[in-house]
Amino acid sequence: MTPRHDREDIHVSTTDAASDRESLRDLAVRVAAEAGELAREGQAGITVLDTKSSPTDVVTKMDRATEDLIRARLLAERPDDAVLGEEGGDEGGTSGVRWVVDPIDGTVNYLYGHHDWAVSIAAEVDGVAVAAAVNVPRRDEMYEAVLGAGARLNGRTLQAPPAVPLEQALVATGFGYRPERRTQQARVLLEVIAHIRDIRRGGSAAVDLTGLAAGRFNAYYERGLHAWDWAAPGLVASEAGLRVGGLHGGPPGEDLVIAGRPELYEALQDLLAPLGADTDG
Ligand code: LIP
Repeated sequence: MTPRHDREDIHVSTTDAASDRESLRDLAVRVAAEAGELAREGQAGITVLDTKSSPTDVVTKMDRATEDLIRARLLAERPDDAVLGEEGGDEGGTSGVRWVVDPIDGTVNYLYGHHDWAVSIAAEVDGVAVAAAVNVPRRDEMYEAVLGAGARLNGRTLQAPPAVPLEQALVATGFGYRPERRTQQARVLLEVIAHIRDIRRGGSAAVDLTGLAAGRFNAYYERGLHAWDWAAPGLVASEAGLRVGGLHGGPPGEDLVIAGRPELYEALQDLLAPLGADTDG
């Protein structure tokens, strides 16, 4: 039988089009590529425009300009979709598709001229991330994923390496911007570090989670992330064979995100739970 997508006689309804994961992924990749280029060109000489949750939680004019470009491109092609973005908030839609966007994840890295920041774009259908693109422009890395169809890095299939024992694990993490929260995060880390190979704090959750999928770490955890931080890189990581969730089998959430090969995820979760890693102490 002729594949469905090759048959011109079949009318593709709006609902079918809305749930076409690969076309959502293709759009995410195209827009993340253009947005990444804009942000890369704007990095030199960038300064702080505004602050958010604390005086160290900064916004630059490129965070806003990059998100504006992403919203404009997505809505030009799919005007009925909703968009949730780190800088511009929630914009409703009627198609059942919502884009979850972080224009520059790792803004402090961006501000200081570091390489590790990313443009993240995920498409959710009825609340489930089904397609994603994460562009790390200064590493020339484009990650992409489709739910149930795997993840790729620069066009090559991505499979996370097997688990290692917890005591051999290189673990990535991050800290929130508010002093009370990061004090508790440091307390948790003080315990964690005695049970693992070492810790890495890269400064971008998106680069951490995609780097985990690429084998640069063995596991990751962080408290206080938002949906835009984990939506796209979380799908890349899970499609690369990693478990991405919260404590006690829950989904990833603002309380805690943990990621790793399932055996290592379990071991890290067992270490983190009694330490109150999902609390502010
Ligand atoms: C940042 C993360 C980082 C985390 C920070 C912050 P931003 O995102 O990616 O890893 O530790 O708390 O959420 O603010 O640069 O988009």
